[in-house]
Amino acid sequence: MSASPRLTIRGLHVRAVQVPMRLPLQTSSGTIRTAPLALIDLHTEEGVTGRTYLFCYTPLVLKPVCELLGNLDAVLRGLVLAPLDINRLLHARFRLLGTTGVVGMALAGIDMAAWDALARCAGLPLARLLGAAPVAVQAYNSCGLGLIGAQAAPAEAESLVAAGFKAIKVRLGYPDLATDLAVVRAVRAAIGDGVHLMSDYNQALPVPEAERRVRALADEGLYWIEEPCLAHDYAGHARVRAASRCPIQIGENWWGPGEMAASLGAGASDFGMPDAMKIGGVSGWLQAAALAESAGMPISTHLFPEVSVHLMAATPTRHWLEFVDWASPVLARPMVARDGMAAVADEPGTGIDWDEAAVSRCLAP
Ligand code: SMN
Ligand code: MG
Repeated sequence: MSASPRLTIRGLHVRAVQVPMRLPLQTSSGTIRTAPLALIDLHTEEGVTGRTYLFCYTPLVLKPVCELLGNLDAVLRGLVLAPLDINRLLHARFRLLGTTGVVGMALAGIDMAAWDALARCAGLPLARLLGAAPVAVQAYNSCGLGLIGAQAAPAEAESLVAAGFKAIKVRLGYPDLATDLAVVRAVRAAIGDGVHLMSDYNQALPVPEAERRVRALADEGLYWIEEPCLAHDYAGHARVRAASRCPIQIGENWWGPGEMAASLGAGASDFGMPDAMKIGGVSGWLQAAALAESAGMPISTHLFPEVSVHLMAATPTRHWLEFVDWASPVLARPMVARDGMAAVADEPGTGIDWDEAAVSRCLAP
């Protein structure tokens, strides 16, 4: 049997796109109508290309993220494609500045594209390259259902379960508790008892108000209450958790496994949901999965369902995949979930290839 060739990085090709979202998302910190994505192609001398995208949250950082990736092209050129080593090298390179924010995003993008290239070269789905069987993962539909009020929420909730999902997520953090309760009850009435209902505050509440609201929500049958308080207030979340009969979920704002470890140490949450980008790409996720296993913590994903489904296959305490379709319009084979389950496709890499015609239409000005 011949060994797969050693890959050498030739360079990065990065494009900025603004992808319209089918359902805009009103959160307690603003409305997202288009997905600002940085599309990354990592080329190798051997002709294998690794791909991924970064979700930039706001168009304000889309170009800076792309520009930083462009600057890193010269650092990467000629390196042997060994993602763990490249990740360590790049983190060392930014030790003085730090590796959160725009820097962390760029490094995670390089890491995810590098792992994709490696898996393609090996002819294996990423999950298999990581040593896992390509399982199906239970997924909740996280599209839409932003802060749209108790009038509009039921119809949108029904449309989300119509696609076969057995779980959806409602955003909370209205100006008063009464509206939070009214929305939860209206959504529950629309979807019935057979569908799980997650909830997300997007960091909206001061700790004492969060304690009050989680007590009031205790009997509403929510599956979890996500980020009631400022993401990095682990001690505050631990206090809210102590007041809550519903599990507390945080993790989408853990920048790297170190922050996750601090959160676990503080007992901030019952569940964890690292974001493939903020946790540090595939390399960061593997460390996070190990931390979660030793802590016995159920792990869900945040955004990036295409790569996350592979990561979940390799996560011993896997819980729920967050399904969003935000990148779908620019993907050659958009991800689908059937009957609420997302599966690893039987193809090399993560399965991310661009629909070039769609990319051309969405290029950011
Ligand atoms: C969320 C995060 C980022 C952008 C939009 C919405 C939300 C989630 O917190 O968990 O999906
Ligand atoms: Mg969230």
